[in-house]
Amino acid sequence: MRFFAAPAILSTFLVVALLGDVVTGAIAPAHAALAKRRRGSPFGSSIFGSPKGQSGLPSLQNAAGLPGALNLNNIQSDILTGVKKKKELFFFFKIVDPFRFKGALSRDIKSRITTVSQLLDPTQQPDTAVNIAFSQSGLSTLGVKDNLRDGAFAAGQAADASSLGDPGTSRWVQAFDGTNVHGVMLLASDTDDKISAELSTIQGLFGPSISEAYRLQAAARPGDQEGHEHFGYLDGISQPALDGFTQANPGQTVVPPGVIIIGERGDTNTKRPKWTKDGSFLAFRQLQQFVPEFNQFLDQNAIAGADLTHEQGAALLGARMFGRFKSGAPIDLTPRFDDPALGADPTRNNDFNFMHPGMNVTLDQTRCPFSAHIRKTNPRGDIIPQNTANQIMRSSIPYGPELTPDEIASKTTSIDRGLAFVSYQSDLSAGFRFQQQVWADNTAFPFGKNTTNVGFDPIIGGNQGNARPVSGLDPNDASREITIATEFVKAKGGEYFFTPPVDALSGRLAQFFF
Ligand code: N7H
Repeated sequence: MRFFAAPAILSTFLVVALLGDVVTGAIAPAHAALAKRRRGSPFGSSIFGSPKGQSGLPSLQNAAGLPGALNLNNIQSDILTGVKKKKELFFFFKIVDPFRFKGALSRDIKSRITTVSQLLDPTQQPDTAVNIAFSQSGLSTLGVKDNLRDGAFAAGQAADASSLGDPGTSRWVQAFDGTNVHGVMLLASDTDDKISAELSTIQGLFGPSISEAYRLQAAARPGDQEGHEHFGYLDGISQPALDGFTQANPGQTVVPPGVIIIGERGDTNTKRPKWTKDGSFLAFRQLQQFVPEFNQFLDQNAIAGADLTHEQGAALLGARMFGRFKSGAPIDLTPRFDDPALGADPTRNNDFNFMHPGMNVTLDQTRCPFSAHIRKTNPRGDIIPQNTANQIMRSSIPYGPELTPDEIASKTTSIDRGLAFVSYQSDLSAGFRFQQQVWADNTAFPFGKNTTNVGFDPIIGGNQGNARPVSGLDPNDASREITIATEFVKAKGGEYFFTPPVDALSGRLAQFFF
């Protein structure tokens, strides 16, 4: 046992703070505050939108009643929420005073952290859901020296920039360039005011033990674009169905919960510290999107066809780049024209696997290009048996304003907007990093041996800032390679975090002795 950097005076205040959960006098006010904060928003009507086309969340009763149900009282809510939030603030912080921080975390903050149970129960859902996660430098600052056995997490995302396809970190937001961000709080609600109020309460509770490193305000897009990201495509349709948490819709990939939740069935890394069970690694990326430039590319390269107007040809090119039309309808099921009713139906919009009778799935790109974003990031029937090990739970949300008339007229981006990309996985190198490096940026995936070249994922494929060859986009000649000079998505940085189980907030992370 080692004493962690003992301060000159370990004040009585800190001892009481540390014991917050067991000292009756301290626990009562915390619970009173909690009860006051949870006004029981009607389920689904407050924090979350309900864009058509996305699978819903299970009720608490259903999720808790499944065989092999997860430890929903200990898992932080965002891990299983998906792309449903109306407003979200990402508040990145530095820990300035670890001793005071630990006291506040255990005594005051833990009770404000939203669990999956609370999220799913209409009588418990808070006005603002709050989650907290730590980078490796954050854990080290807290004196937690345990090896979480994830090399990418230990090194931090800045060290990973080139291998993710970024041209180094020169375009990154300064706060992410290095290992200066110790943690992030994710605050989600239906109004910015509620988020601001919750943030000031939390800042008050942490006091000077933290300082702000950076913040990113994000929000679902307005009106009928709710659930659609800035290019206009419905997001969050295809998520893995975690065995023991939810029933799968037709075509949804069922994965063992340990692919996302540490220590659960199917987590192949059994050597991590026991206290990390029910946690998950969070990959955060601020991905700037160049919308007028993307639209111009579609316009200039619109697919030609006797059955297509120019506009329909442009829409088809976009759909072939994503693998879905803007409504969410998969081109594998509707290969020429959008079908909004199909896009809006979660029982049908995932029910495909790129295979069709009489078709050679390794050669035929008539329906869906091998390079399409959804085929690169989830190859479905291209891999047999279907891949379950390299799946992620996405919990992203758009940031930045709508296009301005000036940007539309000049066809040039002048304001930062994009996707606050969030994914959860029990192993960063099997989840986010795998999808980016081994699939999206790999010009030979999935069928490089059979075709001359598949090329990059045209949406997220990164080639260190250089032009990206992509093939399969033109259904008139699928072998035609298009070299895309513009990066429609540029990473502005990010960090890898560990989202701990809630019990660790008053356990391992609050301890002074190691
Ligand atoms: Fe992607 N988008 O919002 O337009 N993504 N994504 N993504 N993505 C998907 O099926 C998008 C990014 C995955 O199971 C859709 O939900 C944008 C990264 C995976 O069929 C749309 C960006 C990574 C899937 C988008 C971006 C992924 C997926 C279709 C960057 C991982 C599910 C709707 C700005 C490395 C595939 C849907 C499946 C789908 C968007 C980034 C992964 C519309 C704009 C960085 C696994």
